[in-house]
Amino acid sequence: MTLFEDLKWRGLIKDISSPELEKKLNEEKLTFYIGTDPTADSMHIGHFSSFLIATRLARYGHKPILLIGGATGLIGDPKPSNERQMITKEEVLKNVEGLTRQAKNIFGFEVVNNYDWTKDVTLLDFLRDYGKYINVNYMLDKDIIARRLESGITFCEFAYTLLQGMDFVVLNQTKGVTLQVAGSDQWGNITTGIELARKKYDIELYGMTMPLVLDANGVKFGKTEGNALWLDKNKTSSYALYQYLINTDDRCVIDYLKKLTFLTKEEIEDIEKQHQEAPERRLAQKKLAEEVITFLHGQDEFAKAVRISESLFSGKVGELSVPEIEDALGDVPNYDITEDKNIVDLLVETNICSSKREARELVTNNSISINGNKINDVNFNLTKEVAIEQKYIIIRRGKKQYYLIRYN
Ligand code: 485
Repeated sequence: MTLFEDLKWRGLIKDISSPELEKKLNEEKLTFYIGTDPTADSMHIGHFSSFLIATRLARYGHKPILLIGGATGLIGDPKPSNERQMITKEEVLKNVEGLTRQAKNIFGFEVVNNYDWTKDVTLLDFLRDYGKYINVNYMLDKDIIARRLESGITFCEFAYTLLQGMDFVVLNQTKGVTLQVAGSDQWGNITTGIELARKKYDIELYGMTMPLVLDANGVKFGKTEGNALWLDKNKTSSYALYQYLINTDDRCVIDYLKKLTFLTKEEIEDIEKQHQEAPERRLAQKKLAEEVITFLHGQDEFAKAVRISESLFSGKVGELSVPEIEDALGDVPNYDITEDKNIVDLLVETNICSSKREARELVTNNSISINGNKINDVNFNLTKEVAIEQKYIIIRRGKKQYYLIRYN
């Protein structure tokens, strides 16, 4: 399979700027770039699904450059809905640092910051050297800008596409970049750069976009009840990422394997066959979680995520270490205590039970576990010695409800 056929088979091609690109990707070695704006200090899993294309093309001998938008982040790429809130310069700077470190760590490619070549361009030079080549009519035709005409768009955001266009031609002139790749929402910005290059230098640059990755309900991959899944493992633990991936809907999991892993067509078809025979084994989901987490955080983190998941599932939480407990139970209801407590009193004080009567009943009918052990003695005392590493007591009510008690 050629690179282009592979990308097509994975469903990674939405638009290409010219049919010539297929031959170029298959036969030449191109320098290309993909960019992101520093709207946060970490990328999320949605960025990962796009940035992975850099590694994919690199494996076929093309040269990737990752761009962090220290300049464009100060302006904000217009959203179809409404104007963005401006981010302070300090925050942009801090985010650039975080993203640069992360991009280098995860992907290991050259990282550039468009602030470096944008900061010294004067307004007059910008208008003469770039603004002069682009018609306002051309800009108004762009999908996102057209959609904003009704609700309004400031000159600041309107000018954004020219900045990204300038990046493309600057990177062409300084680093030989001839291709920009991105998600499909970036088509308008990519074509501005192509237009600029044609008009200013009479050269042909290329663009390629990939479709947005969607879940079974048509929601963007990685969007979970308002919380992003961050690529920084201190913001989203490997365990939380594992939980998200392992719960992938059967209807999308094969698509995700194609788009988010480097497994070959043969390997994925084989997984698909086995998965169809016994979907309850969740083989495809397990493979997805393994590939993604190992790529991002390494094998040890993946093993840890599996261990935590198995402990919680089987109830053997007494085996977890303090950092593992913090990863696994960071989001469950938690409560601090300073002194020893009788179990019934604690269950009521923490609102795990609504009355002493209910607490006694649950304890005597074996519904309460402490650190993975059933406790049916209403006189049981919780002490620091009971706590895991003298710090945490994990209470489980029934099969699934976990609570965390922390000794201070
Ligand atoms: O020269 C460039 C300057 C800025 C950008 C790209 C090239 C960033 C771009 N305008 C943007 O906003 N990208 C999004 C972001 O940063 O979150 C997303 C896209 C998505 C995918 C991802 O970046 O919405 O489709 O390209 C990597």
